[in-house]
Amino acid sequence: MKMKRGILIICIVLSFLFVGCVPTEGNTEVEETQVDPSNNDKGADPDIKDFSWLRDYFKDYEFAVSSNNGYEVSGEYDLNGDGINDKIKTSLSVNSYIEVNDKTLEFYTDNPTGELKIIDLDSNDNYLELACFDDGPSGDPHYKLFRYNGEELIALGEIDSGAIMDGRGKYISWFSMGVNFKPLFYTSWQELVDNEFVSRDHDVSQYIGETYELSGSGFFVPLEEAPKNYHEYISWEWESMKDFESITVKILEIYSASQLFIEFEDGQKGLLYFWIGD
Ligand SMILES: [Ca+2]
Ligand SMILES: [Ca+2]
Repeated sequence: MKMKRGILIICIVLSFLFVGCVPTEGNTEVEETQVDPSNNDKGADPDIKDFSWLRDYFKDYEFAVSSNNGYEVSGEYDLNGDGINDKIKTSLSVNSYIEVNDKTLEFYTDNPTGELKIIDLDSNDNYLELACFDDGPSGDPHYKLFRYNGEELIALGEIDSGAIMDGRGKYISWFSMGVNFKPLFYTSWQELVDNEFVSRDHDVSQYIGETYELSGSGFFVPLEEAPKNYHEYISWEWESMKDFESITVKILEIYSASQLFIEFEDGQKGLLYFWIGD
């Protein structure tokens, strides 16, 4: 709080100092944008309509794949946008590594399939990234991402295969989406900032009290009121499992994209939650 006030005072002092050189009309705007720079960096929450499946951003390019105690994948593509093709090679086995030109990066894989793709994570920059598929330890399919900027080969992290992307450096994990609801909603998104994915919380209050169409298999425990500690009520008993087919529900509370408090049309309320893997 003290810090904020300090920044505010500095801004006011600065705006007085600059009054002489800045046109009067622009002053108000300049002050406002200076007061809370963190908000400006973040921008508005993304609109889910701008997102589509990860694979929609794959380039139409096939690497040569050979398998023998793992996979050897190789090809050529311009990854850093300098107009010169880059030599790409990856070996997927117990000791996996990826190579672009003379740069090598070792990485860990559980269950690779030899699938390597070229993806454009952010159309605002000249880079294209490498996405290496790994089925994970127990059916947790994801892509490991690498960027080559001409000087370095950088591991950017992972994106789950069910994620959606906007092609401008943002993605929404499958686990952050209310996949059983229509319209689809989300609880958080990831943003690529300086070669790292940063998690951003999405304000879900806009979804509360709204009506949705619910489909699929979930668990339901009738409750009068939304519990504070919903974990205490979650059980994976078969009798709690329900199949929903285009049922109209009202969302009253969102704990996570797969754990909610809802109300059916007949007025029955309760905790609704989904099995999203181990
Ligand atoms: Ca290149
Ligand atoms: Ca790009």
